[in-house]
Amino acid sequence: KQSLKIGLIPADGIGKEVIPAAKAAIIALGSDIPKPEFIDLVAGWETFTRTGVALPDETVEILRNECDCALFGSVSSPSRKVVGYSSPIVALRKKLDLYANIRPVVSVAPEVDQKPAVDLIVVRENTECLYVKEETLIDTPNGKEARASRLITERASRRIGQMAFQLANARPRKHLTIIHKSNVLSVTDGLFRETVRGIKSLPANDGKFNGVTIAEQLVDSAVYRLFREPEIFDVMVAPNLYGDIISDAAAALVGSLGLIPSINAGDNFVMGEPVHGSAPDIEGKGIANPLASIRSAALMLRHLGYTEGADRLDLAVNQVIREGRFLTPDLKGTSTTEEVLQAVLSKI
Ligand code: NAD
Ligand code: K
Ligand code: MN
Repeated sequence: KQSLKIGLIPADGIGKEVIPAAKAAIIALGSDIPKPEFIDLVAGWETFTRTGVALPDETVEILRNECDCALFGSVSSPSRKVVGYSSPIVALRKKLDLYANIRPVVSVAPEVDQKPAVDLIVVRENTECLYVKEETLIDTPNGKEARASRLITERASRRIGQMAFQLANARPRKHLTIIHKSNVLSVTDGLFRETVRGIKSLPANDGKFNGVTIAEQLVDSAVYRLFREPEIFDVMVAPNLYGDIISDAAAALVGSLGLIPSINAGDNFVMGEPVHGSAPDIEGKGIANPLASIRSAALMLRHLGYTEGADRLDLAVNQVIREGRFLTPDLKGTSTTEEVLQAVLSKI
C-alpha cells in the first residue's frame, strides 16, 4: 500500500485539542506505516449550530469512499432535547456499521499510581440496545409519560459475541464474562446472554473456542466486583449501554478517562476514538490528556495490521506514564497537552 488515508473528525471541545496530537504521533512513525494522508472532516454540536446538520452527508461519503480508517474526537451532545439534533457519533457507528466498540483498560504502572492491576477489554455492542433512540412522550391524566424501546437482535448479539470470543481466545487467560441483567430483562438480555453463550458451540466455529472459559455477571454486581477485584476480569462483552458504563467505571480504576482508547470496528472499516467526551470543564485550557487519542491511533493501526507502528506508539505512551515527568492534571501532573505530546514524540 502506497498511502494510508485517515479521516480526522475532531468534532467538539477537547476533541479539537487531542486529535491533532494523535495526528502528530502517527506522522512521527515515518516508514513504519504507509505514508499517512489526512482528510479533515466535520461533525458535532458546533457543526450543527453553524449549519443545522450534526453529521453532514459529505463526511459520511468521504469516510466511506475515500478513507482507509478514521479518528474521531468527541462531541458535545446537549442533555436536553434539541429539535433536529442527534449525536453524530451514534449515527456514524450505525451508518458505517461499526458494530463493535473495543475498549482495552490496562494499568501501566500500578506501583506508581497506587491503583490495582487492571488488564481487561470491554467489548461493547455498538449499534442497538437503548441507542436505537426510539423515545416517545405522551400526556396522560397523571402527567407526562416517557418511554424508550430497547432493541436486542440475535444477529448483532452473535457478531459482537464472535468478536469477543476471538479477542478472548487471543489472550493468555482466555476468559470471557458476559454482562447482562436477565434476572429483570429476561427477554432482551436473555436473548443477548443465550446468543453469546451459544457461540462457543456453533458448528461454524469448529471447536476453536474450546479453550475459552465463560462466566457471566449481572451488570450491577459487575461494577461492584470491578471495583473490588478487577483482576477477575479478562474480556467483558456487553450490550451497548452497559458496555458504556462499565468502561467509564474501569477507566476510574486506572486513573483517568484521558488514558482509555477505543476503536469502533466493523467488517470493512475502523475508527479510533478516545472513550472520553468533550470535557467542557477543561476545554480551551490546553491541559487535556492526549494519551487516550494516541492510544486510539495505535489500536486503529493494530486493527489494520500495522503491528510495529502500533507497538511503537504504545511503548512511547507507556514510557511517558511510567516516568511520570510529563503528565496532565487528570493524572496529578502539571504538564500541558503539548508537553505530553512532545514527551511521547521524543520516545517514538
Ligand atoms: P467527559 O468524558 O467529557 O468528562 C468526564 C470527566 O473526565 C471531566 O471531568 C473531564 O474533564 C475528564 N476528562 C475526560 N477526558 C479527559 C482528558 N482527555 N483529559 C483530562 N480529563 C479528561 O464526560 P461528560 O462531562 O459526561 O460529557 C461532556 C460532553 O461529552 C457531553 O456533551 C457528552 O454528551 C459528551 N460525550 C461524548 C462522547 C463521545 O464523543 N463519544 C462520549 C462521552 C460524552
Ligand atoms: K469520544
Ligand atoms: Mn461513555
